[in-house]
Amino acid sequence: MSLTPTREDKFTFGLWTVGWQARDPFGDATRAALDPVRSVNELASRGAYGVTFHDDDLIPFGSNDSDRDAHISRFKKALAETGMRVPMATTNLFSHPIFKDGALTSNDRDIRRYSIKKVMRNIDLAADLGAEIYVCWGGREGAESDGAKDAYVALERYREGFNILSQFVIDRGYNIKFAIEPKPNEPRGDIFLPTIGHAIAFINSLDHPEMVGVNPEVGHEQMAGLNFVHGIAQALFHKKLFHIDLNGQHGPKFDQDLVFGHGDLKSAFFLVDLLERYNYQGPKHFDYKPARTEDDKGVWESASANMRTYLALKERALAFRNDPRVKAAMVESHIDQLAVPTLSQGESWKDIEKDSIDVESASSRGYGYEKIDQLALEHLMGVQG
Ligand SMILES: [Mn+2]
Repeated sequence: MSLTPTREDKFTFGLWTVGWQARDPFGDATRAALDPVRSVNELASRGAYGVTFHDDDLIPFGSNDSDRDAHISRFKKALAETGMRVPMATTNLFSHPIFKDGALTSNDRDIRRYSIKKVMRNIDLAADLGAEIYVCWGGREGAESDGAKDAYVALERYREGFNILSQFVIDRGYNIKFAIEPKPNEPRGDIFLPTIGHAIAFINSLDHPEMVGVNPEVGHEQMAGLNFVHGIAQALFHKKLFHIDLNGQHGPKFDQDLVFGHGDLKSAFFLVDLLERYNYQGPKHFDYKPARTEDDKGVWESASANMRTYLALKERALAFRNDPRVKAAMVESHIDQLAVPTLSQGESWKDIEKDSIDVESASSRGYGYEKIDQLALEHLMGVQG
């Protein structure tokens, strides 16, 4: 299998990923600003399918209308020339100081209304560019002190915000769905809707739950010590995996945004295995940051690395699933038995009451999972023999 990406692989990148100038809380930028038009061209030449953007990535905050139009028309021209798509867009509701206490959940009502207006304006642009997913990452929706924000009421305002925006999309007739991106903390001390599970539960409280799903990010769940593969399985189970952010993270620490696979590689292997087996059809979106140590050349190498890693893991996961030794070990372990419903047709709890089990023999049986885990590792490492 080739590790050269093609459009069919549907790999996408945020303009803010390759465009990150590597400013961090302790240090200045180490790279020059990147023209979005160049990012479109460079990513297209490396086999990407499309790009995504925050409003402010494309149109600097506070631009006047004629500057705004000029930025948009250059961008559209680059898209037309390369055939690159924009399947997703999002709003920057976190950089400008006005959002320091949040946007949709700011204690300041005027700021909440300003935030919704900023989102609506960029949804108009997103629809014009053909985007079908609108991501909402509430980086500033949270608090450092539980005395500063009533978390119950904040959820009411958060819900109100999504209800207003859903009605806006319906009234405009756009083919757009929202995807909430959970994150436990950073930049706020604690962020509302911190995990996939919190977000899915919240979605059920909305006026139009069918219009809202999740955009889980590898590192965000792993920052909370959670199993990303399980989180994605649950999002798929609820039919809520509208989009996905792939990157790398080494456990609970600051948000590293490493290249996909450059964190917990084994989890990345089983993630790709899951996405491919369940036929995830959405874009595979990389939301990472090229390391601060890299120059321009390193930026583009890291972009390609994300796509190569995904394709390599896809090939490795397929080899694992097709290995006769793995198939036999899985049957021996009774892994396939989980797919058998616990009740037979026509049965009820009354039939379970009549069951008798040989507790001793059932509890003495070994499951043989270590063998399967090792086979997975050997496939991941490319070890034969
Ligand atoms: Mn991240």
